[in-house]
Amino acid sequence: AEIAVIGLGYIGLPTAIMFANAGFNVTGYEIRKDVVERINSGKAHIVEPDIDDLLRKVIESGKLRATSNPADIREKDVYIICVQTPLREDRTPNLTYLESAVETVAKAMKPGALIVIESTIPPLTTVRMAEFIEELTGLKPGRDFYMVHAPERVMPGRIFRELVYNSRILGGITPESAEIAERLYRSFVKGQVFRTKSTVSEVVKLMENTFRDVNIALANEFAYLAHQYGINVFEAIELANSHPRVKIHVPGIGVGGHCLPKDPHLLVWPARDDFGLIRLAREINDGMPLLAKDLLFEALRTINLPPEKAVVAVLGLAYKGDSDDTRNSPASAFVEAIVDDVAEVRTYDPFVEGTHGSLEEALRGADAVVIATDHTVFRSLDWETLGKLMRNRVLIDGRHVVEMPPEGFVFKGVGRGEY
Ligand code: SAJ
Repeated sequence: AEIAVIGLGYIGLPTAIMFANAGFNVTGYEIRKDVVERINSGKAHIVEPDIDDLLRKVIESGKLRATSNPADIREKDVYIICVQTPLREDRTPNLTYLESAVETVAKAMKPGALIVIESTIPPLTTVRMAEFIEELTGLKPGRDFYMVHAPERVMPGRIFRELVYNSRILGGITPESAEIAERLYRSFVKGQVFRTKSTVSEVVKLMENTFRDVNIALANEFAYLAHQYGINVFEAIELANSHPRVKIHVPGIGVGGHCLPKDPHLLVWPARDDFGLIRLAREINDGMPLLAKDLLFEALRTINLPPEKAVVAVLGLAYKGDSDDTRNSPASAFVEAIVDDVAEVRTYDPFVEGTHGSLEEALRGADAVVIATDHTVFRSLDWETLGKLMRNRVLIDGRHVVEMPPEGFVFKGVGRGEY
C-alpha cells in the first residue's frame, strides 16, 4: 500500500519513518518548505534519540520522501493525519490545521482509501470529519472510504521504542475501518492492538492525559499543604506511596508540554455540562509558577533585598527534564510572572538555544537562582563552588532537584515546607 503522512512534526515524522522502515512507500506532506528540504536531505528537524540514523536509512532507501506539493499525495491507499490541534487564547480547540489537512486529503483521495487521524482531538471529531469529507467528495463514509482515529501515545524522548511496544487503540467509524487499520499498524506495532469506535478512542486518549494532569494537581495541592504544616511533601509522598494502592505523582513548578495542559480542555469542550474537577486541576497546575514566585520573594525578604534590585537566574527553560521542548513551559510562565518585578532575569538551559551560554555566566553576580526544569545535569551541581560566583545566595528548587540545602544558601523549594 502507498501511504501519505500529513504533517511531519513530533509525531508525523517518526510515524512516517516507522511505516517506511516496515517497507511501505511513504510520502510525507508538510507545508513548511524548509522542513521538507531538511528531511529529504536526511536531517530531522526535531530532537529525538536515534531519529537521524533512522531517517537517513529510509531516505537513502527511497522509502520516504517529503513534499509540499499536494499533487504528490494523489490517490494514495492510506492517509495518516498528524497535525497539531492547539488551544486558542480562550482555551477552545483550534481545529483549523486538522480541517485544512482533511480538505487536502479529500481533494487527493480515491474511493476505497483509509484515512487515519493520529492527532489528539475533541470527542466526536472523527465522525464530523467523515461527514466533512462526504460533503466535499460525495463519497459515503464506511462504504466508499474508511476512517479511523488512532491516537498516538508516545512519550517524547522514547518515541521509537514506544511506537513499537505501546499498545494501540484504533477507533473506527465502522468496524471494518478499524480492521483495515489494524492490518496496517501490525506492520510495526508489537504491543496489543485494540479496536473500538472512534468516539471511544478519542475519549480514551484524552482520559489518559487528564488522569495524569488531575493526579499531578492533587500532588501539587499536597505541596501547598506541606508549606502550611512545615513538612517536606516529598518525604510524605514517599511514605504514602509505600501503601500498596497509593501512587501519588510528583509535585513541582507546573505542568507543561503540548499535551497535558491542553487535553483536559479538549475532553470537556464538546460536552453540555461543566466538569469542575478537571477544570480545577488545570487551574491548580497553572498556578504553580506563582507558588514558586512567592517562595522566591519570601527568600529575598529574608536577606532584605527588594525584588526590584534582584538579579535572578532561572535554570531550565524546557517543559520537562532532558528535553529541549519549551512549548507551554512552566519555566517560561515563571519568567513571565517575575520579569516585571525584578531587576534582571537570566535563563540558562543546556538544551535550549538563546539562553545563556554557560551556567557560570548566568550565575555570576546573581542574587537568586531558581531551578525550573529537572534536567539530570542539574542534580549534581556543586552549589558551594557555584555560590562563590553569586552576589547573594538564594536557591529556589521548583523541581525537587536539590535534596539537601547547600551550606550558606537561603533555600526554599516547592513542597519543601520544612525550610
Ligand atoms: N509532571 C509533573 N509531575 C509528574 C509528572 C509530570 O509535574 O508527576 C510535569 C512535567 O514536568 C511536564 C508535564 O508534567 O511539565 C508533562 O510531562 P509528562 O512527562 O507527564 O508528559 P508528556 O507531555 O511529555 O507526554 C504525555 C504522556 N502521557 C501520559 O503519560 C499519560 C505521553 O504518553 C503522551 O503520548 C503525550 O502526553 C501526548 O502526546 O499526549
